[in-house]
Amino acid sequence: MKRVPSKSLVHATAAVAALLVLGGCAKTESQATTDTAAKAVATASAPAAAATPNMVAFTAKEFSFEGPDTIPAGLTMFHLTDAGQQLHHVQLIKLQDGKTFADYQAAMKDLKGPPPAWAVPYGGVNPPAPGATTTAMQVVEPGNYAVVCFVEGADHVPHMAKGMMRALTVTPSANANTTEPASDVTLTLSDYTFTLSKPLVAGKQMIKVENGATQPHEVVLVQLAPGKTIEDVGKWVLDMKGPPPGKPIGGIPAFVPGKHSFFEADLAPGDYGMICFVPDAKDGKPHVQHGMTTQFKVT
Ligand SMILES: [Cu+2]
Repeated sequence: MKRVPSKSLVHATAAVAALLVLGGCAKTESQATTDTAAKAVATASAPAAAATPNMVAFTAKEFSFEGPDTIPAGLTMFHLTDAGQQLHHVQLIKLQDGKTFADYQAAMKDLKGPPPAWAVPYGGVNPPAPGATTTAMQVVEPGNYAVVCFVEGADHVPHMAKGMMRALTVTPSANANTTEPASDVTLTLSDYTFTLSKPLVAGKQMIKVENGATQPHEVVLVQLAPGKTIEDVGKWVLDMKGPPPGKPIGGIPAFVPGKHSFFEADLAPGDYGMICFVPDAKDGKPHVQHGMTTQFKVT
């Protein structure tokens, strides 16, 4: 596949390069400098997070991703910028059993039924509204991955089927940072509910997302339009007619039980919801049709 560099890629790459340079300097200098740099990052961007992640940026549009082909293992903050008109996410798929991206492409091409067991949903970062950016953080292990967009437009064709997938190799890193960020709230995904350890509040908070079920789940955090409900969002995606009843502000795409991930929510007062569109392991219906939504008010 030919990659056409875009203006946004240049910007994103420059930003990441600047962050990598800062990280590199901190590592080669004294412990004192490292501590100061870590504190500066923690203070500037994420009060709850003392760990310094690798910064990785993807830009999505119809129907491709711009982003790195290779990243080091360890704690990683994935940034997703939507430079298109439709919604997109970065769904990481870990390719087990020595499988390659070519194997995954071949397996998904004429897929009938569930994807192969060696293609493991592994988190990533869920959609921002077009023009915006969302982030999420997780520890990634070395291996072969696919970066995929399963989001559908009004035609109900997953963007993946329009070419929106690419290979990502995570390389072993001798000094990989596996220290996870401190979290303010834990969100547990189960069949078919969202459970928060305490209510979300106005302002910034780091959310640790765990999967307590026996199948993959996701969380899409939605800021609801005035007077709209999360059920309205579930109905709207069926035909996408009229103005959307809310806008996505991130979350974590499908991941398997036993894994966990983090994202920061910065909430203004208003009405919010969470929703899961992952196809059910038993009947293939999106989990929203099994009632996997929740709605709450931030004051
Ligand atoms: Cu689910």
